[in-house]
Amino acid sequence: MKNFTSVHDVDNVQALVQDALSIKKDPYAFENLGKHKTLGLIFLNPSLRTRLSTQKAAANLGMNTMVMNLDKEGWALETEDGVIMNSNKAEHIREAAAVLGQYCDIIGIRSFPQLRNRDDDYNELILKKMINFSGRPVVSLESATRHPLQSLADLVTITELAPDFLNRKPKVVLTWAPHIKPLPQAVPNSFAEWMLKSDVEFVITHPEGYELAEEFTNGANIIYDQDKALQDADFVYVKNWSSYSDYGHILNSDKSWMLNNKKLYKTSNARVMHCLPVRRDVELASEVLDGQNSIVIQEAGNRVFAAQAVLKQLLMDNF
Ligand code: AN0
Ligand code: CP
Repeated sequence: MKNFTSVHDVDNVQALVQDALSIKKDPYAFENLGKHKTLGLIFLNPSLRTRLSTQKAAANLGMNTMVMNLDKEGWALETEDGVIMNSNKAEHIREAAAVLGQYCDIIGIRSFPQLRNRDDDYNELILKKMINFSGRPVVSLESATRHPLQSLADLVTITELAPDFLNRKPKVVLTWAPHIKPLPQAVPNSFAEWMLKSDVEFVITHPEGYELAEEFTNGANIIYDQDKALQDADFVYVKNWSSYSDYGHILNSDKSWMLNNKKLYKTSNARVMHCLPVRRDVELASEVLDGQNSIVIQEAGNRVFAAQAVLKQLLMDNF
């Protein structure tokens, strides 16, 4: 594996999941693999989980980590090519990425979409330029269209829990939830892409107008009636996203889409997932978050082992 930007970079998804689960049992088994190697974590947007879990994963592998909130601490970044740089943007991504490549052996970057121009966001220019100009393996820490470290942790969580209470393929339902701000499609796009590569029955439910791009959902069963979709679910993945067709807009803030205990009773005693951060009683009822079916903290905990499996693979394949 050269970069980790989507499920398509992974040769064997099941093997990567199993590796994350074995790392969870023995986190220091490869504590010297990353000795004298430096991981740079570059954030253009806020983060709690991705930043700390990836830093911890690197430490468990003996790597040195440098973290920079480039949006706040760095020079304002020009990402467009061919512009005369006479605006307030002081540094071009061409030089910034190349310089990071001098200091880091592996680079992680978080680059959210702007949610203004769909083509710009879906072309993933920042991620692609970081790969091209740094010359180093690059890990997506959530890009404009995907959040693969989150999706891997989600699949690890489903894989570790499903055998406890199931002797069949788990039914996994991704449900849209209300939110007060327009959010990226990256988490649901990515979750769909990983579920469709896994041995699960996968259903997506959302109000009309919230269809995700087909490249991510091809093969998924899309059901507009949330109650119907939730029937017999074993895992419910709650997430808000803004519209893809009416790009970046909120079309509907129908509170009835919020998962509460009444809706949870329609499922097969489903475990409830969310990538976090979550807005209590907007996206997800606190009675569910605080209840026995919520696995959001275990899910966040697994971010360490997902990141560690990815960094381990990149270290083994590239150095
Ligand atoms: C981000 C999103 O929805 O993509 C990050 C989630 C990991 N969430 C918010 O902006 C609230
Ligand atoms: N789930 C997730 O990626 O959280 P952060 O935005 O806090 O990293």
